[in-house]
Amino acid sequence: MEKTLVIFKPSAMERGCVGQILARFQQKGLIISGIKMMWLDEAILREHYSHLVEKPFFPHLLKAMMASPVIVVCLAGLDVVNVVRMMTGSTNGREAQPGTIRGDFAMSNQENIIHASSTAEEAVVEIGRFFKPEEIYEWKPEYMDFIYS
Ligand code: YYY
Repeated sequence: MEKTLVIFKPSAMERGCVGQILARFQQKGLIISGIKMMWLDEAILREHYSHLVEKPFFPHLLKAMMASPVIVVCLAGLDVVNVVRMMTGSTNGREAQPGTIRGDFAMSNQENIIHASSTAEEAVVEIGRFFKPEEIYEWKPEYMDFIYS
């Protein structure tokens, strides 16, 4: 089954909304395949946001992503990359649709609560960046037939 990477950013940690958002993913029928807490450093962020290192806001982004520990989650499900991006909403919380995570929890372009992989290819790379192979569990709950049939 397809997998994606979600990072609960310091904005989610500080505001105490990790549980509410994780509950949305579980309610949707997505499976938690891996979960852990870590403090990101500049090296991993430069790799993760390599497409943004030249942007003027990059130093602020670095600081914001290192403001607290984060929780990284690997979610599994059919078309999970696309499903999670749709649930996440647009980058800027003020433009994100109500009902999406950023639309419901964010008013900022930067403090936008979670990161979610953009494509299936990117998800594979990102999961490998944040998790060791043995930290990802290949399992599915018994109720899956009631979600996907
Ligand atoms: O994938 P997504 O997070 O929606 O957007 P990206 O364009 O990859 O940007 C990554 C990250 O950078 C975004 O979630 C917040 C931050 N950022 C920012 O601080 N200011 C901007 N003008 C654009 C993005």
